[in-house]
Amino acid sequence: MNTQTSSAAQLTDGMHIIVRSLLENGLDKMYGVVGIPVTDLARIGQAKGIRYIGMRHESDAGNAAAAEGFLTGKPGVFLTVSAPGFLNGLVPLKEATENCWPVIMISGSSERELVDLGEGDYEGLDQLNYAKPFCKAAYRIDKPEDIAVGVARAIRAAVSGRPGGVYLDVPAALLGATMDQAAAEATIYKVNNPAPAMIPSQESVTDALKLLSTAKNPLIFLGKGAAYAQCDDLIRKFIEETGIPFLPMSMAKGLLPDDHPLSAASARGLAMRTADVVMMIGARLNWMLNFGKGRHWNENVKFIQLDIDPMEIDNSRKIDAPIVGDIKSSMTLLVEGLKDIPVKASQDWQKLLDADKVKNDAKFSTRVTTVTNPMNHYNALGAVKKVFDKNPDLYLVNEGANTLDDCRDIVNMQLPRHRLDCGTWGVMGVGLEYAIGAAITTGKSVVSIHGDSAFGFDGMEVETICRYKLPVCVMVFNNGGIYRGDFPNLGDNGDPSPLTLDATAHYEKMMEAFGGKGYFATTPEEVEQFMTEAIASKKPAMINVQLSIHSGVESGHIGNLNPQPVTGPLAETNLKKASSK
Ligand code: ADP
Ligand code: TZD
Ligand code: MG
Repeated sequence: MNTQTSSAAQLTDGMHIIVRSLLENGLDKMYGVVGIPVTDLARIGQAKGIRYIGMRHESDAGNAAAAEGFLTGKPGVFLTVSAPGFLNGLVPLKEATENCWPVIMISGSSERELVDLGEGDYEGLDQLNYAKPFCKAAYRIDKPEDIAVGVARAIRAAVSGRPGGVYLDVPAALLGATMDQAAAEATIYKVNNPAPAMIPSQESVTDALKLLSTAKNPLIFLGKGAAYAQCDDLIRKFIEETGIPFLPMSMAKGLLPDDHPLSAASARGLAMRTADVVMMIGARLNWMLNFGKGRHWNENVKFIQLDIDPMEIDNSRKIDAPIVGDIKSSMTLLVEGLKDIPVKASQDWQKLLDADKVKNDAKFSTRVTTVTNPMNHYNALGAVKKVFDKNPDLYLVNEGANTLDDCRDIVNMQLPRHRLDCGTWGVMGVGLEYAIGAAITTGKSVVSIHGDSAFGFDGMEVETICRYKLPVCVMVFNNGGIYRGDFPNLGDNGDPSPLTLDATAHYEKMMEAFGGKGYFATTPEEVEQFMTEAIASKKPAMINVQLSIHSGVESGHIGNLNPQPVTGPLAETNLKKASSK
């Protein structure tokens, strides 16, 4: 026996301690792109039990991690190399922060002394300072004995209060720093109660119930914060006991089933214009809700708002009854409070909305069943709807303009947290990664529906889907362009218009290139058949859904946000725009 080695203290290094700290806290997945100086961090992670998902771009890795954060309430973790990889990761870090989803971005960085003196190190950049405006918190760990605390701070910052993105800078020197293994082990700990309940004041709950009990036409908005809070039963109980109609924001769809009798989704416009007290549960009064004012709302409407972040209250207008706390604690007190302050929505209000629902549902059902050749967004989505109705446990990822807006309106969700989309910022190029994150996190089948433009941002992740053999059915709605494919070039150089893409592209071949199954669908029947087959296979598949180049309206449902150029005979450029479906 070699006494020298057996008696010498065993050493560990920064990479092992990081992996140990993550695993101790149940963070057992990592998305990323490796290279200097983090390659061995990923390898060691994989060796020790972290599931490492190697992606094709850091932005994609960040989005996949963010999807995991939304679905689980634990921070998703992603890994990047220094400078360029780090910068690629800032976009999803900020997006996650805007969406209020917990994510931790770990980036390798280069030698401090070279960066600080600007000596031109390999991929040298003052990363910590660059990261700060893009996230909720940013930390650098400089010593191996501080790793456990650094990871703990990152976890707490990501999930406590309003969740968001956290940046963790790990310099190469730290990754390679050695330390006595037993001493390092003694530093490791599991964060105790990282997202403590934040109980609202009883007074605020009572005030809100009193206001609600005086309402003639009360309405509830459910946002993705309500979905994130994972207290689905309490929310359902409150809505069903009070009989208050509800409207889900896109990622709150399925919190209660979309076909629930109290869903006012297909009477949305009327509900917003006539509601006199509106209760916002984990939804912000931002651009998506016209900031809670203007012609879309009843001018005398009063608001109750449940949010964990006190700074959200009065963000864009007066909030009459704020409830600041976590949604689970707030809903618990609200449900209990109904015993003393009963609230019951009137039948008249429900009848008014029901009549409007019948009218609008009929309009929609005509749209989705009208046959066109080639297909349009509506009838293609009519086929998708049928498949979702039969398979309510499918996850749905969705991005694009018309492909997003029409799918949100047409395809019903039955289960909470089963829909992920462009989110608060309306971002393209998040879809394939959300699909990867959802498939890795849940092990369930995912249908990922993209406009042809949206797909182009991150299409290479099809290879990742195939490499990890994920049960993802990618669908590209190919109308040959951004919004539609028939915009003319207003000049005379013969180039495609700024909005035009290739309507004849066979996107499904990309899936075949990596060993997945490709389908080309030209009718709603084929869409339904291919989706059904793809889902049953539980293997990577892709359906190129051929639409008419005339299908779609400019900017989908938010064309009003475009600045209006001068039009008419005196205009400098004649902006002839296509606009019918
Ligand atoms: P949507 O886009 O669906 O309308 P938003 O992202 O605008 O939803 O709003 C989500 C809100 O939920 C944010 O203001 C956030 O602070 C809040 N939130 C997130 N998690 C919780 C929670 N556990 N308890 C209370 N509020 C939360
Ligand atoms: N870049 C990023 C990152 N996000 C964006 N939202 C945009 C650009 C601008 N944009 C939209 O807002 S929607 C969209 C772009 C490029 C694509 C719409 O075309 P599509 O969908 O093919 O994905 P439809 O069905 O043709 O409308
Ligand atoms: Mg398109």
